[in-house]
Amino acid sequence: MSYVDEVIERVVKENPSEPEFHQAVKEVLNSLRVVVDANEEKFRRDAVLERLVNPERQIKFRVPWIDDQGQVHVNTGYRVQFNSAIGPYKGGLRLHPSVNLGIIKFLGFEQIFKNSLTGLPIGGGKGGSDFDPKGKSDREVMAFCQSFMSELCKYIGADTDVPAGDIGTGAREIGYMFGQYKKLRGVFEGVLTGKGLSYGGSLARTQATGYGLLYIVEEMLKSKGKSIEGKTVTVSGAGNVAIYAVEKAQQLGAKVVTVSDSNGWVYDPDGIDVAALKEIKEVKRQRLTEYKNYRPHSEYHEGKGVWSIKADIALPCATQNELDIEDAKALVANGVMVVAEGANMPTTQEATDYLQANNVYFIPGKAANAGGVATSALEMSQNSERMSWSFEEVDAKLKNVMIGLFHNIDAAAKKYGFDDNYVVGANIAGFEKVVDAMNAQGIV
Ligand code: NDP
Ligand code: 2IT
Repeated sequence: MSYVDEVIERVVKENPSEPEFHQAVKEVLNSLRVVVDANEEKFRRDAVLERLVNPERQIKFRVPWIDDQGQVHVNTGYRVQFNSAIGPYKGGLRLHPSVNLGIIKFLGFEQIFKNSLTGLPIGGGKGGSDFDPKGKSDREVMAFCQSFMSELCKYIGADTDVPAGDIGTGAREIGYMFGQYKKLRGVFEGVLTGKGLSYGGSLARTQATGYGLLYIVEEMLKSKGKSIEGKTVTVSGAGNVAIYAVEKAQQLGAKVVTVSDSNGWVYDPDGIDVAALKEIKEVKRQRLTEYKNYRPHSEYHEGKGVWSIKADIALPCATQNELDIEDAKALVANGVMVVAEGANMPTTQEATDYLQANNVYFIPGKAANAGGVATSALEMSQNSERMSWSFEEVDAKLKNVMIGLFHNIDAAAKKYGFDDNYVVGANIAGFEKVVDAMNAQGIV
């Protein structure tokens, strides 16, 4: 059996009940075959793949908190410190009832390669909890965040591990966590990113993931002699990534006609009103059913359906495995040209294979949504030098990172004879840097 197959088999056996982690490992290792097979003897002796798929450390803890009625609740907190070969662990904190160890491990594993691709000195990590911030009062969210940080603060630090936002964790949650860290550790340092602008946050971090997604799509299309202008775009999700993907797509001259949340989706044939979307989601924390009050000609549908709308460019920006084979078939039948992942692993393996087989340009999340964590690394730099850069300065650096990242994955794909296969390109380019750093640092 090949080394890749052997390691995949062991991962599945040793990590039962973690299907998302298996999926992420299989996707990466399968596309590394061309590199691993060529170095099989050396990689086996050095146990390169075993060291890559086993987190350096995983922390699981109890998070008790009291609701507004005086009832005590207990959630589970996680932080997986996956790989520190190229820098301090870096990655978001997900707060969603679906969170379990396997989901945090899939996200942490992806983060290793994503962070490597940014070209910035950040290792891979991820954390979170099965706490659901939806429908909770600000005081309840604060109680949870303080309890969560009371334990997490023992394991993180500006030069050790720097968490940030993800699903369910935005500026409010980061603020409460930062306050608790400072109180318990007694240091004001860049231990979290995505902070508010009044206490060390970076301008453009809020926009970064969505903007970065459009910058890489723009650069990819440019390399093909095409552009975003005049294209129809479908977006899923209505959170941080989706909102700023819609905004930047519109700035670049595209028409975005959909957004969604976990209850339903909006079709606005005249183009999504991004100011209304921000008010509903960022200010009022409401559901998308409200959108019709701002745009009477739009349609609201319960359930799934975004991918049934005809579009040139599809941007899944909600959650893992939200775009399946049936969706991929519908997109292809409607002539989609580009699918770029704003979310982490939103496309199932079967759907990815189908899109690629039908000549759709497919940019995987670890490349397409890397602008968020790249800008987090820029926030770390600003905190270290106790300076803050202008919006334009950060945005220009973000754009540079995304342009460089595209050419890096494009070149890696071509080098190994997989032209236009950005999955292979991203995995190989991300892997080579991490393995080089791991080798240089010995068996640790
Ligand atoms: P938010 O919490 O701001 O928004 C998430 C959006 O996705 C909401 O509209 C939410 O709907 C929807 N969603 C979440 N879970 C589900 C589900 N199980 N089924 C259907 N819809 C769902 O999160 P972000 O925008 O920050 O994150 C979105 C994706 O982007 C995630 O995959 C995240 O890991 C990834 N990402 C985020 C980055 C960041 O900087 N924030 C950086 C890189 C990637 P509802 O409100 O109904 O739950
Ligand atoms: O998935 C991701 O890259 C994020 N949620 C952002 C992580 C970060 O540290 O900014």
